[in-house]
Amino acid sequence: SRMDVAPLQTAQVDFPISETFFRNALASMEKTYLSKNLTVSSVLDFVRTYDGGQVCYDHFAFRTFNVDNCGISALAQFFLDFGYITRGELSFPGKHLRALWFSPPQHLLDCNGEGVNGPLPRIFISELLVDKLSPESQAIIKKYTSISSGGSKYAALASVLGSLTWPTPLLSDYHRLARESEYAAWTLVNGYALNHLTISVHRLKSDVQKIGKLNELIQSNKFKLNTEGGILKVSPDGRLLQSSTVADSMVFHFAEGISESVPASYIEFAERLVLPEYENLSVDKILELHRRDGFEVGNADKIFESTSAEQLRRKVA
Ligand code: OOG
Ligand code: NI
Repeated sequence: SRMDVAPLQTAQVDFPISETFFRNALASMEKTYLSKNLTVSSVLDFVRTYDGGQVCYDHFAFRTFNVDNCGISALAQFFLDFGYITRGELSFPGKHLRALWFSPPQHLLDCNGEGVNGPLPRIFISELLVDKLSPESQAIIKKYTSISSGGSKYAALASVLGSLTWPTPLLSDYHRLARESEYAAWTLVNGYALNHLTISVHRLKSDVQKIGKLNELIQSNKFKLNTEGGILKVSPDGRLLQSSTVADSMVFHFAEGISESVPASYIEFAERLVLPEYENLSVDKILELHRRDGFEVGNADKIFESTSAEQLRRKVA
C-alpha cells in the first residue's frame, strides 16, 4: 500500500547523520566552549537577556593544521555527512592560512528556534599551511600531528569533548611556535575546540539588531572588543558587518608540569544586510537567503587577531 513507501522526507535519507544527532553534537561543542570561556558565556547571557530571549547563530569557526590529514577536511567530513555544502574558499597568504566555508541544508537555514535548535550555522574552517613555516616550526607541529593520524577520523569528537587528539604539548614547543605563528600556537593547545560562535545580529529583536548599537552596549558593560583595524569590520560591498570580543584566556597544563595562561576562544557578532535586489521586500518576507552571504577576507584577517597576544594585553590593561 502507499503507506509502505517513502516514510521519510528526502533531505535526511541521503546522509548518514540524523538531525537529532547533529544538533546534539553542536550542543556539546557549544557546551564545551562555554564552560571554558567565561567571558563568552557572560556576553551570550547578557545579549540573550537584553534582547528578550532568542539568540540565533550565524556560524561556528574552527582552526586546523593542514598536515597528516588533520586539516580542514578532517573536521569538514562531519558537516558534509549531515548535508552541508562546500561554498567558498578564502586565502590569507600573510598568515599562511586558507579557509573554506560551508552552508547547511537550505531548509534548515530559515527554521524556527534558537541557538543550536534554531537555524543552523554556517561553518568556517581554516587551516595553517604548515609547509610555509620554518623547518623548526614544521618539525614541532608534525611531532604532534604524526602521532595523531586519527585526527581525520575523530576531529568532530575532539571538538565535542574539548580534548586534543595529540599528546599534551611542551611549553617550549608552544613558545617556539608562538614566535612565528600565533595561529599555530593557538591550534597546538586548543586543537579542534570551537574557536568562536557568532551571534546572528540581524535576527535579534530589539535595537541591538543593528551591530553599531550592539557594540556600544557590549562595551558599556565593560566587555572588550577586538580593535584590530577598528572595532567594526565592513566588507567592501558594505553588507557584511562583523565584530568580536577579545579571547578569554585559560590556564594550560603543559607536559613539563608547568601551567601557563594561553588564549582560548572568543565570540563574534555578524550583521548581514539585505541584498540590493531584495531591498523592497516587506520585512516579514525577508529570509536569510535574501541577505549578504559568505565571508570576507578583509574582515576575517582582522577577526583572526581576536586571539592575539596584542589584543589579550589590551584586555587586562
Ligand atoms: C577565524 C577568523 C575569521 C570570520 O567570520 O571571518 C572569522 C578565526 O579566528 O579562526 O571568524
Ligand atoms: Ni567568524
